[in-house]
Amino acid sequence: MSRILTVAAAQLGPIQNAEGRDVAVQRMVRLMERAHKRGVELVVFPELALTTFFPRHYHDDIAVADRWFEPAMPSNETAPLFEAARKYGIGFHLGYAEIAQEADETGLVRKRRFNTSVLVSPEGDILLKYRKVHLPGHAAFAPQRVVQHLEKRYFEVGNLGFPVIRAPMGGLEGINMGMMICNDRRWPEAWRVLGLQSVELVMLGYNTPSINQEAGGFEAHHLRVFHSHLSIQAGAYQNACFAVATAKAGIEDGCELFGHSIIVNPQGEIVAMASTWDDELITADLDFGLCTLGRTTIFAFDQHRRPEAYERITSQVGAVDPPVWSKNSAK
Ligand code: CDV
Repeated sequence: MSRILTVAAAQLGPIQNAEGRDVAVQRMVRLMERAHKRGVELVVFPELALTTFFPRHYHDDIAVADRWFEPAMPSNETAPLFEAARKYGIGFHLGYAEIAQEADETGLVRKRRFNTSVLVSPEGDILLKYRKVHLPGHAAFAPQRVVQHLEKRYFEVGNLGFPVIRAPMGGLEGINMGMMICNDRRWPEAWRVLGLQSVELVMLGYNTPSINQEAGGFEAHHLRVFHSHLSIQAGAYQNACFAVATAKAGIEDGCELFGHSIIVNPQGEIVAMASTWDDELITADLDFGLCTLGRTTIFAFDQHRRPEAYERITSQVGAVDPPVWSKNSAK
């Protein structure tokens, strides 16, 4: 019996620094309305969808940046999204900056900031929360950069792992759903941890600049998009799951974000792709029966994985140099 869910990647065009959450939320509600008209059951919004991608802006006093964070979800400002979910019977995925009053690893309760996403049911319940693990960029102001990327300043590393939940969505009794955020998509470990929980649908949002400043600005535009798609397509294929990857796009605070949101099937094929830098809805019907082929053949983990050979993956962070060959040491 086929298990089909109609999903949308709801790409957002730029949200300027001066624009309030009300502007972003109104645009998102309009996208949910359009999604409903197309029979969509689950909408995926981007990373940090409520504001500009603020890690490009430096503040000496980090508390000044609090205006970009949400101390509660839902809140008065985000409530219209939850109302739209209930009105249209649509689930949604939302990325936002979270402030939590929470104990840290020493037990101290303090203000903590995370780059977070939630999965919300059509009834308005939060089904799953994820906090970004792979934070790119830097923590201190970098004078050599034209644009800052201060995720390591504004966020702590996510402390929820890579969770997967089985929950009803659309007309289906249960789908195994997980999340990652932006830079996580480039790390095969993130995909595999989700894959090891039998994930069927990975949702992810991203804000990716068209220019790679780490590479001195040199990395061709088409390669930036290629590397993003390559990572998502490989992750979906190697873990026999679907992926909905949604961008924020266009010129935001003078910086270009490359867009190119995609929906990918378990064969690693792109089944829908955005073609603008604006608010844009791309949709697909996902048949979760398509996950079976990969997970019962090439990627039947229980039959073929060899964790005893993967020890370095969890015990080591940076790469080490290999031993140097010499005639005497060769065996
Ligand atoms: N928001 C991100 O995580 N962006 C990174 C950029 C900085 C490389 C990304 O991986 O797309």
